[in-house]
Amino acid sequence: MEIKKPFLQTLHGEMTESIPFWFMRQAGRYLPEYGELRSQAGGFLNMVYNPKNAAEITVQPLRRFGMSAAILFSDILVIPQALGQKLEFMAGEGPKLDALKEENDLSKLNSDTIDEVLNPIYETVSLTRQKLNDEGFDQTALIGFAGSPWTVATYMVEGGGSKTYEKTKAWAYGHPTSFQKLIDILVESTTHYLCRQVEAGAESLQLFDSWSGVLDEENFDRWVIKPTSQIVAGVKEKHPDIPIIGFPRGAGTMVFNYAEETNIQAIGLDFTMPQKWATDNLQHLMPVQGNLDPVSLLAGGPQMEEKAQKILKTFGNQPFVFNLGHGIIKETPIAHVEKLCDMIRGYKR
Ligand code: 1CP
Repeated sequence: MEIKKPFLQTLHGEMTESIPFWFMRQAGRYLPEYGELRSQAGGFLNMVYNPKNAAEITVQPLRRFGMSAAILFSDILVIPQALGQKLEFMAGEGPKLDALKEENDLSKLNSDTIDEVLNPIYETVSLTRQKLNDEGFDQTALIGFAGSPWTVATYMVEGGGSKTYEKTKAWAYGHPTSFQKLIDILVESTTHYLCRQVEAGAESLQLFDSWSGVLDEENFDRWVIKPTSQIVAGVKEKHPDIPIIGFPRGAGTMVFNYAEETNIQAIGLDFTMPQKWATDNLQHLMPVQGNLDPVSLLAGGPQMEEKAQKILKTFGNQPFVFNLGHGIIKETPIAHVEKLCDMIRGYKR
């Protein structure tokens, strides 16, 4: 008999007894056991490409908090690296890449051999599935993920994080035909990468579009909605039943078009999304996921409890996955996470 997993049931539109939950960036720096492994491994990428370590980190938060889903420990920037772009993570700093400046630089990218780099990640997925079973997490689903082409492209063109995205936007607005070539490469490689994660045992996928909110409507349509639809269609062609969650962060009311047009199964909401607007406009289309401000979790106490209760009440009448509206912050006290998990688990619909 197949064991039912509340997170997957919810993504398929069923109402489960309690509300499933997980937190973006739940595997990571706020956990002391993560810090220990990181210093032994000698850096972030050494953990990502070591299936044993990566599977261990994926499972770490579940042992403490028992979330309804585990998310593969990896990063959205493994795709540029697999395509041949130089990538480094310096301790305490963000990622650094050898920036692409113009169309000619695209010839440095090669999508034929990405699996040579990505194979250890597929191995992490299968190893994690094994580990979840071995440790008795039989109701916990495993989420695979990738960055969406627009967000990944910003890192490839800016050479790292950015506040303004001027280089990427200038390329996309000024030379859309050549920028399209970069997006096409990312659509193709990301579709392949996600399919391979499913084949290795991922039970759901999330597309992170962290910087989708910096584009105007026309460009949101072209660089966010269209490539996302292509990836969803490509993955569904091979794996029609895999639920895909889209997370177009900062997109405001353009989230509606995204939800309607991309054929995703569920929509992630950031913490700026007005809750009533989201229940009225989105939740009848598909399950939603979100949207507690990670700073509220960091600060803890009564304000967090009130905010979390309001989210549970507002979204809990229809299929809903509790999550944060962005990644958990490094300094977040473990006790605050424990409190939040207890509240979600104890909530009666
Ligand atoms: O130990 C360290 O110093 C590394 C910190 C770290 C971690 C734990 C990075 C560097 N990435 C990760 C893991 C990670 N990244 C996961 C693992 C699973 C989990 O959620 O627990 C996921 C899903 C990501 C996704 C990711 N990476 C995004 C999308 C989500 C988001 O936060 O908006 C983005 C934008 C990245 C790029 C990235 N990787 C790491 C950093 C510090 C950044 C952001 C840089 C920036 O702010 O521009």
